[in-house]
Amino acid sequence: MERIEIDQMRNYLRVYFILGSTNCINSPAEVLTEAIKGGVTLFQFREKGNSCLQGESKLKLAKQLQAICKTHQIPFIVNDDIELALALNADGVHIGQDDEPAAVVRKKIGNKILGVSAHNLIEAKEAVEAGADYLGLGPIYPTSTKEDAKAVQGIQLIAELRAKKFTIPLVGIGGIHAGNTAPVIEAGADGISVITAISHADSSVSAAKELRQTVELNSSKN
Ligand code: TZP
Ligand code: MG
Repeated sequence: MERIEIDQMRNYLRVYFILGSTNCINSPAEVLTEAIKGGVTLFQFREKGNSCLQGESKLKLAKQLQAICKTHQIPFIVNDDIELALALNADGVHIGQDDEPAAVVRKKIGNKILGVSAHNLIEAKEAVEAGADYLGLGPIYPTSTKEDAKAVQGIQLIAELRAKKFTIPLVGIGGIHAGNTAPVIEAGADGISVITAISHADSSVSAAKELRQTVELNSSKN
């Protein structure tokens, strides 16, 4: 397997859906299937929070969601858990600043997709040098989904990285929904990443569809 091409990565980031069992009311499999029907382009399995699944039950859910992604040809990325990603032969991993260093993770996963969360210019530079395929930047807007989220940063870092000619694919995260997506894309992000905008929507299909349309519409203006 080769490293993912930069344009392919940008396309995958358009509507990046993240989900774990604690983020939804309906079953995760149902929500993911609907989200894909609506047009999400990449999926991350993020099993976190109070009463999240562990061990065998986590593995079982991961396999179920990976199978759904495979059927619909959506890449399946695992949050934090490198061992799980390798055991499942996932398409990639996403790590934060409190996880193992990106360069170490890159060695462990070979050419699989590597996403890194960054909150400032220094973290962004380091992640690029360590071989990240994309950066997740946020929280862009207030969110209650991530308990240990850093301060809200708006679109400033996205704009700064683009002004400094960083070409790495970028995705914004945190409190994003269709109504506040446009500024994130206009600032230079390739896409948006969401949990609740899709997982708590009355219709995950419609929510995903609306997000996808909004991203496409605003990307074409760039
Ligand atoms: N990282 C920064 S904010 C966030 C993560 C995982 C939570 C995003 O969830 P939501 O519900 O889309 O605000
Ligand atoms: Mg992490």
